[in-house]
Amino acid sequence: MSIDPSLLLPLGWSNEFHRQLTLEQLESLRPARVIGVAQDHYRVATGSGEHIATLAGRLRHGHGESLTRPTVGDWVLLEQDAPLIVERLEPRTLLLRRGAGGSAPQAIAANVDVMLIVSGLDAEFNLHRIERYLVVAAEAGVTPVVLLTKADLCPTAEPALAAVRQRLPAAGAVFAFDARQAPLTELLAPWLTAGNTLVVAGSSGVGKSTLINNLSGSALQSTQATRRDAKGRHTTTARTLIPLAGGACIIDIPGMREVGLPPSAGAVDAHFHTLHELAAHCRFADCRHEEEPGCAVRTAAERGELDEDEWQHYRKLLAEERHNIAAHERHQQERIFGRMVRAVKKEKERQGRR
Ligand SMILES: Nc1nc2c(ncn2[C@@H]2O[C@H](COP(=O)(O)OP(=O)(O)O)[C@@H](O)[C@H]2O)c(=O)[nH]1
Ligand SMILES: [Mg+2]
Ligand SMILES: [Zn+2]
Repeated sequence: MSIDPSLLLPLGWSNEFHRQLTLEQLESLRPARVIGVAQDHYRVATGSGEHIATLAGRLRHGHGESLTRPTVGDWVLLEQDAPLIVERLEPRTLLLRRGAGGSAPQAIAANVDVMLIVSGLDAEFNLHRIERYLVVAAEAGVTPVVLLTKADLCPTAEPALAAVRQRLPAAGAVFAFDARQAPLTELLAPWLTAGNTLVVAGSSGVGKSTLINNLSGSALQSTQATRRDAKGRHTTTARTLIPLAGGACIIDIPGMREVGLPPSAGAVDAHFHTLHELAAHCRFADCRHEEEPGCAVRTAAERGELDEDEWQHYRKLLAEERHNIAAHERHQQERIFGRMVRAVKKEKERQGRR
């Protein structure tokens, strides 16, 4: 028996993961959580120590789709006496973003419960940027908590708080504070429960590291994310998942600074569910709420029953989602076609040799 839950629980282990293991795996493998990812290696924590692990070939070549590869927050199984990842456990939640040029969506973090969406009140307040993160959170089924930092540099936080409240789902929350001073462990206590994993999202300079240092009570976040040796290779994998004293874990990932919507139909509607429900009354099931007759959403907008900005942003994000889905489909078709061409070539070569 190689599993000691008391060591794994502070890393976010739960019955959901335990149930995925076969008896044989329980006896011969070790669970570990991915706490940092680099090009070809992973920093993992087992509860009794940290290792730099590599990926078994089978997981590495998972049909070229990046989603079969572990990401930060994933639970994996290691060989008993080597830091080799041989299995990735099914994640509870998976935060996704658009892949470049229509490639497969990329996993940003796994097994996340709460997304802390950070925005500074010192610069121009950007509700749309916050709302993009709200879409990503809604799609993944993650609770959003919006944190407006640098309240000390802004005469009043009230208008920004009110604007965010209008767009938040019922389960969400919003706060404004000075991230250097605020008693964040108390303020965020409802989301910092043991076993919860929080991810920090927001542009550079908004105070993400300040927040994490405040929560962890130390200056963990002052170090560089990656170091390179003389040949420019990554020599260390930064820890991006940090266990907090109260039993929650927090993830800070550079990749959360800008988020392209994942090519998943329904992601935008998952956040704008009021508009989505209204759209159920459109005459056409695939109504784009543009020029179609009998469009319930446009009718409500024309009657002034919708928030104009919300409605416009909804349409913009829907169009972007459609574009990303189409780009992804095209990309997949090209890959399938490429494989066919290669197979035909190979077959011809084989016949030519006869
Ligand atoms: N005045 C003030 N400065 C802050 C606050 N939060 C962060 N800062 C400062 O903003 C700068 C960027 O913060 P940092 O945590 O590194 O941002 P990150 O890039 O999101 O990790 C630092 O100089 C912080 O001290 C805040 O609430 N009030
Ligand atoms: Mg930082
Ligand atoms: Zn419509």
